[in-house]
Amino acid sequence: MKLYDELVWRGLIKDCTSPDLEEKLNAGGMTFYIGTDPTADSMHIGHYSSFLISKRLAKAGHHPLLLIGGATGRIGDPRPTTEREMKSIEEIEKNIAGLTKQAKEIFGFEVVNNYDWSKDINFIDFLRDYGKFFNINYMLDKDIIRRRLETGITYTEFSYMIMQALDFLHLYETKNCTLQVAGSDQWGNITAGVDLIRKKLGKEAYAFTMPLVTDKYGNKFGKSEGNALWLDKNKTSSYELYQYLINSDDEKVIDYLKTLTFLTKEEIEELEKSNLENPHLREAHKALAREVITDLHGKEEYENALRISEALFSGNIKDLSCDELIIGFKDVPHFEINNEENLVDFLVNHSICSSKREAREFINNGSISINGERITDLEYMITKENSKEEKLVIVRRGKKKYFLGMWN
Ligand code: 485
Repeated sequence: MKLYDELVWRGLIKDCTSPDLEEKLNAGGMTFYIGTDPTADSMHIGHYSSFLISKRLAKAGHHPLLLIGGATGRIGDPRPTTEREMKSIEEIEKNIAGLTKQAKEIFGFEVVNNYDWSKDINFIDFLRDYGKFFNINYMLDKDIIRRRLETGITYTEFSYMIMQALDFLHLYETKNCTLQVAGSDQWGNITAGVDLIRKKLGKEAYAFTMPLVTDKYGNKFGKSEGNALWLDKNKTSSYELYQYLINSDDEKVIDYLKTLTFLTKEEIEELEKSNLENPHLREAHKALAREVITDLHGKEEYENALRISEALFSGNIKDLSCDELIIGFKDVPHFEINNEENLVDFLVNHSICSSKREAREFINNGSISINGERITDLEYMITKENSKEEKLVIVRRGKKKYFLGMWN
């Protein structure tokens, strides 16, 4: 399949600046860029779904540049509703360092920072050399600005699109970068660049946007309970990512396979069939989790995430290490253990049972497990020695209720 047709099949093209792009994309050899601002020290899965396009284009013979917005991050891309809070320079610098390292690690492509070429433009030159190319009516007509006129927008955020347009111009002039790719919310900013290049240089540059990836309710993909899923595995473990992906909406999982993995059309169609005929096998969901985590963090991380998930699902947690248990039980109630005591007191003191009578009842009918072992002995002592690696006590009450105690 030709690149353009593949991108259309994967649902990765929303808007295009020119019908010529089909031929250009199929021919290969374009230098293109995609950018992100340093609003955090790690990208999240939403960025990953956008940035993956760089790998697809690179595979098809185009040359990618990844831009970190050291300059634009100091200004803030206007959001649809309210002005952004400005971040301190220290925080922005910390975020740039984190993102640059991550972008190199995950994508391995050339990373550029727009602060490098924007920081020396002085205000008078800016107005003379660039301001003249931006008609205020044109700027006011941009969707994002129109939306903000009701709630108000400062001159600072209003100027953001000019900065992004200057980036495209700069990369066009210095690196022969002729294409910018972004999520659909960026249409106004990237067309500002295409128009600037046309007006200032009389040259044609190209841009296309991708639809934003959403869940079945139209919410942004990659937020679980309102929190972003980070690409930094120390911020979001592979196990958490696994849980998120494996629980994807059934009606969305095929779309996610198309946008988030490199599986072929044939492979995805096979999974689509399985999803329809044998939904209980969850083959499509499993493939999604496997592909994304392996691409992002490697095979070993994926296998660990799978092992933790399977152990927790079956309740067979004996073979997991302390670190794995801590990852897997991040969201269960946690408590500290300060002294050795018998199981009945332990269960009551840590609010796992409401009374000694209830604790005895649970123990007698085999409903209490400690570190994966059912305990029916009322005299059982919780000690450091019989805790997992002398550190952890995972209590299971009944079938599914878990608690995590950690020795102080
Ligand atoms: O020259 C550029 C300067 C800054 C930017 C891009 C080119 C960043 C851009 N304005 C932006 O805000 N991007 C978002 C971000 O940084 O989080 C997201 C977009 C999304 C997708 C993703 O970046 O909202 O659609 O493009 C990569």
